Amino acid sequence: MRLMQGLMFDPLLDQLHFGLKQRGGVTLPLPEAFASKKTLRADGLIQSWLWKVPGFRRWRVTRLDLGQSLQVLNSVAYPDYTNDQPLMGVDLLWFGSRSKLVAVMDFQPLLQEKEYFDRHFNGLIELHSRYPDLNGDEIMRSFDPHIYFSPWLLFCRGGLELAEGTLPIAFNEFINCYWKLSEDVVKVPSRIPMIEVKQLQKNYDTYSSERDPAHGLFTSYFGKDWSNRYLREFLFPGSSI
Ligand code: BLA
Repeated sequence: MRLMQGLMFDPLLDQLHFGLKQRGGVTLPLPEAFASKKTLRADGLIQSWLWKVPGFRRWRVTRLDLGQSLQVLNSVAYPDYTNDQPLMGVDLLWFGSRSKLVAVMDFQPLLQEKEYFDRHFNGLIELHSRYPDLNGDEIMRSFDPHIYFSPWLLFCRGGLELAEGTLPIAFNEFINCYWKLSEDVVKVPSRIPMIEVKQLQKNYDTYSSERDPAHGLFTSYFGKDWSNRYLREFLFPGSSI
């Protein structure tokens, strides 16, 4: 049982990494303390990868294994500044001892405007309509659903059935839908000037670093110094430029 739950999101992680490699992605070296870090107590582990892939200035991936307590797969894709498409954000959490899933997947919009949604969200709108189990009718406690989240985010709290049944299928489609958008978007010129895209991506990092519900958890498992550095330098480097 311990082993099975330990591997909850690993097939999805493999799939994500496979897709990145397929599209010419390479991993960049990370400081050792970020690449892999054990918890202060017990045998937990956090691992991180930083990808450089054509079309994106940064694509980060984190796997957190705290055994029965918590399993996490977290990833954010930051497109090149010449491309105003949404960021890709994924946060999947499995609390094994309580059999509780929290899954969030979204194309995180730079702007909350109809014209922007019309250009970038047709794929996600269609996908969202086919996954009522993940339809996003959930209350957000730390974030504001109108800032850097779209009206079509996939968001659910659920149990094992959802985690092992619907989620892997939806995740696969979600990632493919984002790759499709990324391919299509380069065929038409970006409407938001590069300098504004840069500022909006930076604001995303600042906003997210201030709200991230993981901060307390990181501090208790990895200590205050490591956690502050990890947030500032790896998760949200734009927050401190
Ligand atoms: C929620 N994310 C959470 C929670 C934790 C984490 C502990 C609270 C769980 C709960 O509500 O029951 C944990 N987040 C992590 C960890 C990492 C992390 C361990 O980033 C490690 C890197 N969060 C994101 C991204 C999105 C996101 C990219 O990092 C966007 C898709 C969303 N996480 C998100 C949302 C919630 C959440 C919407 C619910 C928060 C709320 O209720 O406001």
